[in-house]
Amino acid sequence: MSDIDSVLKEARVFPPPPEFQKKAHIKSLDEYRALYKRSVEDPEGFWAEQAATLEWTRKWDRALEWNAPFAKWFVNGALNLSANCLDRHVAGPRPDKTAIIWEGEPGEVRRLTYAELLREVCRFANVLKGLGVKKGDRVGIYMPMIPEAAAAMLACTRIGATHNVVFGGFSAEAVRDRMNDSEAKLIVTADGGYRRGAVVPLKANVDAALAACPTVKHVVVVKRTGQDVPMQAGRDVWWHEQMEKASAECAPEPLDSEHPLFILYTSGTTGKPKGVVHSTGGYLLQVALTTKYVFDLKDEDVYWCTADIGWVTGHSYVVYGPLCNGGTTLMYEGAPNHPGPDRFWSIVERHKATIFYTAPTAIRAFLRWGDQWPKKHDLTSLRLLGTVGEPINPEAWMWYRRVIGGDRCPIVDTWWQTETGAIMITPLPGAIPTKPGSGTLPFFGVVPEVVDKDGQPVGPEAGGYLVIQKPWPSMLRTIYGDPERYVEQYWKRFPGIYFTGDGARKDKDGYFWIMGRVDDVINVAGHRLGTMEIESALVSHPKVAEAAVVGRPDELKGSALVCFVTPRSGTTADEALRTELKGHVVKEIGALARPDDIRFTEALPKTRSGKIMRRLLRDIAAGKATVGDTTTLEDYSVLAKLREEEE
Ligand code: 7RM
Repeated sequence: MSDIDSVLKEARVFPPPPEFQKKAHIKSLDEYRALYKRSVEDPEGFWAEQAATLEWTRKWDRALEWNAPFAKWFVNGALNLSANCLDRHVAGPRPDKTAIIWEGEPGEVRRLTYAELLREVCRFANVLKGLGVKKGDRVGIYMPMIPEAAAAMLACTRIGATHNVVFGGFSAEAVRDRMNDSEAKLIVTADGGYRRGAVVPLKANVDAALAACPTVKHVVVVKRTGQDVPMQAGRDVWWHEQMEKASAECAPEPLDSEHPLFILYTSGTTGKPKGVVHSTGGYLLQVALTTKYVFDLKDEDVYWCTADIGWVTGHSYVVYGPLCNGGTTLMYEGAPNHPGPDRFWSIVERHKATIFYTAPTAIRAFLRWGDQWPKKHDLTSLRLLGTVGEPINPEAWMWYRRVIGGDRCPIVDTWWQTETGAIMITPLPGAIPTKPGSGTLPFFGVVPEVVDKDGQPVGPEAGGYLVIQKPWPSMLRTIYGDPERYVEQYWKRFPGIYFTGDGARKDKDGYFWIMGRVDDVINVAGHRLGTMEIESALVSHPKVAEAAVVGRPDELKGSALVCFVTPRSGTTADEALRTELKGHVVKEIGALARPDDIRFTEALPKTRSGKIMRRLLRDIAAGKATVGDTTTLEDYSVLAKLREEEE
């Protein structure tokens, strides 16, 4: 019961294209290795040097103070995040450069220059102050993907309010719980937002939530859709009316490097959501540095990360990373298939996006919808692709490379977590050869390892637990209001080192292959199998679009393998396909992984950010009622359908 057996075989290697390499920030594997070596021989020295890329109002005394598991980075340093993201670009060479290109779902386009965004942020910072928000207060943000959302986040950072963004797709109950747990004083929302042609009733949800949120005193409402919303006198105010009256000048508040920048709730696999707390200096430094090197960001790039600001990816790689680097970040409000399945590709073509960063779940959906949609558009502006959120199946990776990247763009498969704040394991596109399905090598200053249950390194090619052995600047600082849970969750299993909760394998080249959450590992006749590897084998079959594999308790084998499979459109899901798929998995992996049961389904249950919820499928496979937290489930009808099919 010690390790995890890794069975995935993948031998393809893609070196960085020479033309890309020549112009890249990091140009070769040797250059990466030299810098990496330096960064881990003396991480504090390395990060101290890099910290000079930020603008500090007070120089720090020490790079790191480490009382495991509590870290302070850039001790006694002071800075302001919004000043780093805005003022220095406006005062420098980029006042008129486009900071944000925004496209609404109905089709409007807005562009904000750095100077315009700074004015907007200052105004809103003054609005917040006028409504009684002070340094250290928590502010909720429950908004659609509109520029005002980014401005609201930046305005909080300007005055030292800690923001708590709640994904606009969450319910009133989720808003209520998150506002109460963080004791928010004010919430920023909109009348509504557009999603797949419909209007999401954000303000109505806030009204329902606030029936039981005693700490929230004010609601600021952006007029987005223009639908009728009741405004409660004394509590609710309109964004545009407040902004008109507010001054466009607001000096950035110097904040301690450890000042809490934001709280973001993650549901985890069980029970109550955890409020992950991030601080200012270390977070911004690692986010800025990874954005520059992982995305090879240059001044002329049009950078598009499709994540919603409700997720950590939206915080780090839609807003803070690109803006801190003076980049142009693209924001899109709506669904990828509205009005048609080619919406993303029309956006790439219209705005000539050069960098595109999305999730495997989206890539598998594009693959399922068919090549004709991307083929309708000129995607030659793209020079780099990225993925994040789940392990990507090698076949989906190959499709992404060929159909979206025109066999020309490197792919960066970036592994990180809400808790890590910034990218941790990733290719650098001009330096590190990629292998489909691998996050490749650690970023500078990051020291990951794959260990057995006693915390000992397992050695090459063996599966085990992914841990991070040294503190890093953008690490979470605590769980809001629950430091014991912080210690318990991340630092107890392997004392003094960070446990990610993921399984992984390191290959002979030192490349990391993430096998997904260890809770998802299945014990079949003494073999501990990562579900992702069996799923990859299934998805490599031409008739399969997506698959999720779970274990069902089995007296003989420990667990039986139950595979939920979504066939590609136009495929007949029948007994013959079942037999074919079982044979295919045996051929790809071996007889130990022969599926016991294959169930066809139109869709898999997923979290709102697109991760497959195997926990729910386990219950269905075992015939149990669903337990635990389902507030992150994307589509309840999927669960209902899966249960019906069983009966
Ligand atoms: C950024 C984000 C974190 C979990 C993580 C993994 C999985 C994320 C990858 C990945 C394989 C990747 N934050 N994960 N990226 N697995 N390859 N490139 O997703 O907190 O929402 O999730 O997501 O299991 O622990 S998160």
